[in-house]
Amino acid sequence: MMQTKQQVNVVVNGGYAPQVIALKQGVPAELTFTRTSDQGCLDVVHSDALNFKTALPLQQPQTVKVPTDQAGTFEFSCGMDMFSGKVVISV
Ligand SMILES: [Cu+2]
Repeated sequence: MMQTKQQVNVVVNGGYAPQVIALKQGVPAELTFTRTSDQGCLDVVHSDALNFKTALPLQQPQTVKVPTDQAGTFEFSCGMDMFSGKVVISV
């Protein structure tokens, strides 16, 4: 059966877990970030490469769409670029 959508939950708690997210190229993808701790400056997550930016209110899951048309490794990070994670898109 064809995979029609990819959905990954990311917990934001002094960093990102998982920190590396593997996605398949060409399959629509969403990341749902849930910030569970006030620790650090993780109240915003953004990625220029993946074209998203969203505020992360505590304990309120926020979903962003991730383009999967290009394979590669793309970073996302907190508002001040101190914490980061990676999305690895492959065939
Ligand atoms: Cu930060």
